[in-house]
Amino acid sequence: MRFPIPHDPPVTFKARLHDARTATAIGRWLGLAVVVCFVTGVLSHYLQHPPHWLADRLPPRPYWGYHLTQGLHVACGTAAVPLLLAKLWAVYPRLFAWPPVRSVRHALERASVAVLVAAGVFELFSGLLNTFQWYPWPFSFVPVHFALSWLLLGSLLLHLAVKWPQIHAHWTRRSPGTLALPEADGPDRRALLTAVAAGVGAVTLTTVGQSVTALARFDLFAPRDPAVGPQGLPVNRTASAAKVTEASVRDWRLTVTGPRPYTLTLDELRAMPQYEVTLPLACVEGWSKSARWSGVRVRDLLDRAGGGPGARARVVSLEAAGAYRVMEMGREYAQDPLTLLALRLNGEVLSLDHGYPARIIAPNRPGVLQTKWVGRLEVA
Ligand SMILES: Nc1nc2c(c(=O)[nH]1)N[C@H]1C(S)=C(S)[C@@H](COP(=O)(O)O)O[C@H]1N2
Ligand SMILES: [Mo]
Repeated sequence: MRFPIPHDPPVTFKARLHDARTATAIGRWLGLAVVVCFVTGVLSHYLQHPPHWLADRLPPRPYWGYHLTQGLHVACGTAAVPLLLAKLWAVYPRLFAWPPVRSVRHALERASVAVLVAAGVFELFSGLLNTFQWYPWPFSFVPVHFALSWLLLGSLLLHLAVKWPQIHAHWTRRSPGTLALPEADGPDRRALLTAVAAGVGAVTLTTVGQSVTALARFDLFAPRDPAVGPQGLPVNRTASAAKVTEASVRDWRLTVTGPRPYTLTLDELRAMPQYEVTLPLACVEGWSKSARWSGVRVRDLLDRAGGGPGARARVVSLEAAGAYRVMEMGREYAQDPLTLLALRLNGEVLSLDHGYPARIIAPNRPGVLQTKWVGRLEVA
């Protein structure tokens, strides 16, 4: 059975391997990476910015959930870079097909491919630069990266529908209709795909150690080495960047507001029952590191202020300005026994860069919500 390719003359690709089989073989891996990025990205977005009805229902378990999903997000996005380059190489002669437009349907198809390529390139490179905390653009990263992910998914689905004949032919191992090339291309194709796989393996192996501790020693190119930093943990925003100084925390007191507000000194906090938890700090940029934290349970602090078993919290940092100064914590997190106002890290008093005198650590939450330099806790 032959699968006629809509609107294509018998052979569009003149050079070897710029053919539908190669494009499909690379495309399935690229498509898989994009779908994993999309699913984990949407998850990350709603963990950080939950709609009202979801805020109190987000699950704190598994405690390693965000470490896994965000590690996957960044690893698949990184792996997708060589895949996208290989895919564009395989299909680029088609981008210059002549005549450029043969029919209304062909024009629409080309327009959808233009959107797909533009959204794909933008998502991968903006994400990659974000892992390096480099923002050479005037817009804010999160909303634009999030919005374009929907555009990318939509244009990917449209593309899959349009290319269904080739994809189907590939999966059923039949020759893809009029684009069939001589079997002699087989070894070349295998060599190309092996090279692409080796490229993907290399970028993955040399970066994924930022999230997978067992592979840390191969971590050559990741922007962060999770083992490097004060107290064995990296610092994203330093105390000096946040304008928090030794002097500004000297007379520190924790203020807890609610039906029965109170304040506590650091010594009074240390006199309360202390708990130790081992939880990862999982940054949205893809690095994660587990650490031992100890301190006071947030739910004990909320209870004491008269917050009932359903209380949620708002946490305010001493930091004067900054996107992560105020953090909302839904009920499930606030009441979780693993959620601490941590005073110690890996057996030592928190360093100023890690949030001294007190910071939040909660299970299954993005690093951006693990607020440092906590000044006030509000029963919300
Ligand atoms: N007040 C405040 N807390 C903050 C931040 C911040 O900018 N301000 N950055 C967050 C981010 S993005 C991460 S990944 C973690 C990093 O914690 P660490 O510096 O202790 O490793 O802290 C979080 N807590
Ligand atoms: Mo982060």
